[in-house]
Amino acid sequence: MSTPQENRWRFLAALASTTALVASVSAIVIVATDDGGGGSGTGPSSTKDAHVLEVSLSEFAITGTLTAPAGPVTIHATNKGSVPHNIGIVGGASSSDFGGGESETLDLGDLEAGTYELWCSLPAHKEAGMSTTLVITEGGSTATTSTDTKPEHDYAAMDKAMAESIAQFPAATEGLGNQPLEPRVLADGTKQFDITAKVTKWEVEPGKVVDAWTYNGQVPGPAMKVSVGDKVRVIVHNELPMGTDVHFHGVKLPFNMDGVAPVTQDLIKPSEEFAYEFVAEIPTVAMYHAHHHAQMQVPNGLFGTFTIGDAPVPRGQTVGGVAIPADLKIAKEIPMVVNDAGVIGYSLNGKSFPATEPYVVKTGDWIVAHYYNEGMQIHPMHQHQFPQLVFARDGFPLDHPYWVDTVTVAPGERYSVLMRASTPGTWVWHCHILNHVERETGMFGMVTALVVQEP
Ligand SMILES: [Cu+2]
Repeated sequence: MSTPQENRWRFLAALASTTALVASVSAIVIVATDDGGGGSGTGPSSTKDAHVLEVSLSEFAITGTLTAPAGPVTIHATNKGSVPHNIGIVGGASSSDFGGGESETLDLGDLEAGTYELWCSLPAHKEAGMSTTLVITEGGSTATTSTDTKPEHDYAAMDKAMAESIAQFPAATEGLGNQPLEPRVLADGTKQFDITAKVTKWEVEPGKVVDAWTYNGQVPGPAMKVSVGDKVRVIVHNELPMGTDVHFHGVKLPFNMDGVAPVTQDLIKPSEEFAYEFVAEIPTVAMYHAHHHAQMQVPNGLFGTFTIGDAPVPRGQTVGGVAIPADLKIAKEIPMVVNDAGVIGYSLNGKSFPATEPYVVKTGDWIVAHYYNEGMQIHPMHQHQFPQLVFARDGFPLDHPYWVDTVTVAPGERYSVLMRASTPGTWVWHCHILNHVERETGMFGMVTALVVQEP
């Protein structure tokens, strides 16, 4: 018998072919290495009389002895993961960031009996699971020793969690970002867009509803597209609890329209508005985002795509022996905005797997995808089956397009790629930094699928 979740997968796979199911399920399993190799730590603190707690950090969990008697407490933390982490008490002392295989000792001072929340304060790590409770018992009681340390991994549970998380795809959630915003065309031909910045509820993955910072209630914000030569006015209404501004990243702009408060304009205060006006001179694949306190406003959701003109697809060229048809028609153009921080966390177009959108095309279709990185980290975007022809970077057409199977997109960058969906199947498409896509509780984050139907 199959579960409803399995049926969902089957539905997806059926869009491609029945035989593709087996391929898709086996293809979607990405092997993650979790153990960074132990490593040589710096050893426990020599703080006299302090109770030392041995704690392990990994993607994304904090494990170890989490009970101590009241009095001086020291944490000796070892990073058994593969990316930097830190350890600290929420609202209190914190270690510095340290890498996989390294250790840090954190003196928490004298702690009174009670419970304390331990976390890793790096963006999105707490939300991903790096939060736990430290219990301090009444002074004088016998210390709980590390013999009650729970096992770091329950492998059978991990196997089950992975299968269950994958079976959820594609999961329905409230809200869809990147929706095309039609401009109001004024008497003089100006294309006017109205966007409102506001804190609204946003469902990142099933059941995970966050207070996102949104444009028009969407993450990413509404997609704006204009033609070369258009006069553009974007009126930004600020309903946020603080000031904001909007920078059109990758668009040629007059100085006073660059969206950098207080350098090029005054801050748009709450309940105020500002009109950005410019002529769309150069074709580009651009984005728009807050510039004021961008470290918080952008990852929390204040970003969207802004396009001038059509994608400069290298029609009629032969690249690496592959002829791109002169009359090539684009069956689907996919914006893929990646983010990794704030309340949204690891996501594609504001959604985390299994809520990411599968893209359904027909065998033989040519597809264009534009990657936009609005996060804080690089993301190597890997499509499992179809080579990606990089034909534009940051909206600039390349004289020499090139084929890859993984496109590494750094913060602020855009890459435009062309793919031909030549083989039916449900082909996984994901960031290849493995802890951006899988964790102890299964698949999550920056994963989706390209579903290629039978001809
Ligand atoms: Cu990534």
